[in-house]
Amino acid sequence: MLTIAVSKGRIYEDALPLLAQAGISPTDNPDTSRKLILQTTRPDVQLVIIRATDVPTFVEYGAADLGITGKDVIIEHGAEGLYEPLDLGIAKCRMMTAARVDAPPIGRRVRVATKYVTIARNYFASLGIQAEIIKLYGSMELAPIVGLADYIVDLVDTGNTLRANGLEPKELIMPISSRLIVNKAAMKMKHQAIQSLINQLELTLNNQAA
Ligand code: PRT
Ligand code: MG
Repeated sequence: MLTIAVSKGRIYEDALPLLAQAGISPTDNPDTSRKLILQTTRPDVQLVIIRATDVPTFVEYGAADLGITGKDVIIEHGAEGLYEPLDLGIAKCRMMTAARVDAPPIGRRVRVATKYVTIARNYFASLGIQAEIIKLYGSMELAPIVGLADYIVDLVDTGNTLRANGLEPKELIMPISSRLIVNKAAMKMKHQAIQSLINQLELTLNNQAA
């Protein structure tokens, strides 16, 4: 049995067609069913539906053999115990700095509010800027408006969320997409099943690109 951890929402929606190409279609809809474990059209494959940020944890501890999750989530969690064999090219967005439209350029010190503490710390360190990082769990856009921070680090897609709050994207930190991750021990113990799934997904991605 192979267990794949996926989060509800945009990653799930984008992953479905890819998984379908590998013969894996859930027999329940997670939006209407309350089940957290979904059986699929492949009797040897099940999906566990969890929070995006929990996907690397399930895979690291082997509670799931594989997972699909954002590069942002992988970096913040740390990649220990995980292989990352494929960039699935789904749920794409950009990790960016953002600030009020009238914000002065960053000097040698800056106060940054973000959910992405590791990414923010590494980014500002790489620029030699001293950043005081304030960890938030959501609604980062509020921070510059109420004076909690000068800048935020957040995911940006259309930029509408920023604009609606009087902010604008400033610098690109890195492009983000979702990755296939694999538990290192499972990769050895279930090598054939996992490798053939990786190959099928890779073939699908290559055919899309061609
Ligand atoms: O929502 P929940 O609290 O359950 O968990 P989650 O927010 O971690 O999950 P989810 O499904 O919202 O996002 C999962 C993953 O999708 C992220 O880890 C990213 O890898 C990827 N992704 C792709 C995004 C976006 N695009 C995105 N636009 N994740 C979040 N956003 C948010 C962003 O944080 C901001 O609030 O959308 C807003 C910006 O969108 P625009 O279009 O207004 O710029
Ligand atoms: Mg969300």
